[in-house]
Amino acid sequence: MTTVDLEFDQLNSTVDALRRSISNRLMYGVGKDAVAARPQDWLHAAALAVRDRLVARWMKTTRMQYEQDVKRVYYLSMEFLIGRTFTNALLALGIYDSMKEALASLGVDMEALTDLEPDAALGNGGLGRLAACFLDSMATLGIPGFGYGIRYEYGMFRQEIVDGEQVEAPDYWLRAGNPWEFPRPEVQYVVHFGGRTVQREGRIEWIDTQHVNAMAYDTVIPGFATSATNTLRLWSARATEEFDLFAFNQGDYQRAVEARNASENVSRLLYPDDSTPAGRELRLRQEYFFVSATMQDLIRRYLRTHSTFGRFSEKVAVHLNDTHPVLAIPELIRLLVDVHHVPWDKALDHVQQMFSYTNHTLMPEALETWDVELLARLLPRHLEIIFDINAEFLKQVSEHSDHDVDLIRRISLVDEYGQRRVRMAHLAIVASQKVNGVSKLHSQLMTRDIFADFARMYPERFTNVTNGITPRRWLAQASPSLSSLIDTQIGTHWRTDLFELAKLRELRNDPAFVEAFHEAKRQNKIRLGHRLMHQTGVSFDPDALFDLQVKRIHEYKRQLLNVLHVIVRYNRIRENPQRDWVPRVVMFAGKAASAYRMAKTIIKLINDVAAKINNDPVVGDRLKVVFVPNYGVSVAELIIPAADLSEQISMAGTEASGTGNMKLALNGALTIGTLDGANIEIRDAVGEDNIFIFGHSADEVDGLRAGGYRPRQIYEENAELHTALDQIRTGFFSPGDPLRFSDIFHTLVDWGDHYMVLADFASFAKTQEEVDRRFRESRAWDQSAIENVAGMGFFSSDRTIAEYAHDIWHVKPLEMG
Ligand code: 26Q
Repeated sequence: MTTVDLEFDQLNSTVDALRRSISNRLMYGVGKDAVAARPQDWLHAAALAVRDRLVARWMKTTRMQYEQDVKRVYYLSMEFLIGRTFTNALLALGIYDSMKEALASLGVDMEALTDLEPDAALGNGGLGRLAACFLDSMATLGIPGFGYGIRYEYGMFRQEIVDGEQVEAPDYWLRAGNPWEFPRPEVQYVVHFGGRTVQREGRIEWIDTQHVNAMAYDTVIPGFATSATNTLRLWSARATEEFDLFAFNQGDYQRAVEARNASENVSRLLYPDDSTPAGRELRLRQEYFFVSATMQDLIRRYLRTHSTFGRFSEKVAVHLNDTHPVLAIPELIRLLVDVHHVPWDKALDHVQQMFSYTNHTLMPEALETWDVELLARLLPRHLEIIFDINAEFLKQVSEHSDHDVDLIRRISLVDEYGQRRVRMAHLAIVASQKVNGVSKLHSQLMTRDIFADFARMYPERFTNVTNGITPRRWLAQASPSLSSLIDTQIGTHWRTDLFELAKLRELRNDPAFVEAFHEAKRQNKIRLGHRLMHQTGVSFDPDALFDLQVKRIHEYKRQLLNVLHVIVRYNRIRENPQRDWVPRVVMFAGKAASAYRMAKTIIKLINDVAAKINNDPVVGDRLKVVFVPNYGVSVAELIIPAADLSEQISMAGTEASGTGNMKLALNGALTIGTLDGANIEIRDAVGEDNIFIFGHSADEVDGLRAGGYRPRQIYEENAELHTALDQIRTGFFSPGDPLRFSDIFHTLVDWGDHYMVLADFASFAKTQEEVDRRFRESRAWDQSAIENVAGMGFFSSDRTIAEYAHDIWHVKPLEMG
């Protein structure tokens, strides 16, 4: 290692300097002349010019971390839903305007360029986007945090709507190259699979394994308005050289190349399932692949500055974003015990002090379990370790519970009913020092229901950290019109201290501000209208009420409740078109897991209903229904700022938190929602008068179920609902295929209506009438919208991360000097 100080160009960010950098990067980085450069090439050159400006900060941060021997956080997640980076980086560096001018002076329109950047869509939904918001906040707060995950070659599929149906297309997001990443071919670890274990001289060895290399790719995560930056390290699978030797020995070249390819499949694609685990072997391989590389990397980094494991748990915190990375626990134990010869008890102690786990769901079918047989075949040593942890744990439970066999059966890491399966959440809880839920209600229900036994045993282990979102992306970047208005009123500091927004509250009585606020939102509606006109051919009145439900399509989220209300509203309009209707545009967006039949049928129903309503001349502008295709981070940035009404209508007790609810309220949408997840805390923050709450509470849902829920009775007794459901059943929206939606009808009316759509319908429809009334009083509505924005301070992911840092990870911000 040399210790020479590099002499590199200090890059400033005047317009001239940026123009020169872009030109240099186009020439020397992209290898193009201006005359030959396509927009894509300009984007690449501009991105490299931006990246260059991040690197000096990155090096500085890394040096500081090293010098201060800080405690580091490893945030392990199977998903990071980053979206685009270009604008985000420009805003973080404070060079947005200069870059725009520099590009303009080169004859390039920056706005057109930004739309060419593909989303890094390495996640499904809320959990993945949460990880991305956390990276942003950790960097901005100077928390030494490393994101670790998988560099999927194919991210979340692209959704096309063909004849009203979802069609999935592969998302090869790396097609044009990725200017933001640094490949690190020198950082590679071998990951083992299969084989068997043997005892040799009192030690256990894992032998006869197959190997795949994990190679690191680093992405700089800039903090906002700070020189602190962090790293997202993603692993990509590379075949090991053995495959080449194998080919040589067998003389079967083609098979050897095929085997190389197959071994690289492990980082090929993101599983597009959210909340219903696929249970596929490749998924398990992915989970192990990335945590094994990560644990090896963690140990190597620790040992670079420490000669023993004495201070290991003082210097490292590992966080599990749901159970998906939970194999990090047996993997770290294996590395410590089998490879580094740390005694078992010591290794277990370290692990229990280092790990923490966030749970994101209460739904039993969504809790990850893996077949013992599959684990035995793929990861025999890890299964032994899990059994050993379990044996020790159950021994303790038995002693403390007076040998309560039922308790032991419920709490065991192994589910012994039928096919034996390992319960990943139980492993995470037993081996972590802290376990948290993601909203107050969720954390309460978590300790009351699914983890009640554990919570009784380890009450101090369980805690709540309510989710948050980054205001940089979700307000500053997504809504330039609203954020510049806010800047003129209260200054720019809200970007890093969102509680500053509370100052807007007093402006609600300033008519000029209310008017300007209304206009800023209207701009966003027009912006959206333009884009959708191109895409869907449907035109909108910007003064209509924009009503949005954007999230994954799932029965528990109850898009069907929304559709039923749309149908009832449609029938009312047709019956009485002359009434003074509040014009509404009801928008849906979201992807369905590719194997989730009912979710796909719901998409088709929305589109069939939309076609019927949008083409009915009696209806006109009074009601429009739109399904916006391919919902993802970039579409969200466009659509959320245009919303007036935010639909957060899950059955109470099912949505762990929700984060779209926060993004929408931050952008001045009023929520219509159930008392579920973070909606409850949003109500507390904005005040009851500025939110529309309806439906059964979580406790009432339990009560209803216990008393024997009868959806058919509701169907029989509510005439409007009856008509709407019959229209669905008899093909009113699908005359060419009248039976298309009969399963939807039966699910709701005859098969138990598991998510109690019918039970909440009347309350929902009534509350929607209140929404109309309020919207008619335009000024009162805008005032409520302002109260919503003003109340969002608590929902900054900076607050969330500060809580994690203080209560869970016990880390302090880096001193940047
Ligand atoms: C697991 C195994 C195999 C295949 C897929 C999965 C899998 C993948 C993704 C299981 C679940 C997910 C995603 C869950 C998720 O996004 N949950 C959401 O997390 C948000 C952040 O905490 C909450 O706000 C939402 O309420 C919750 O639904």
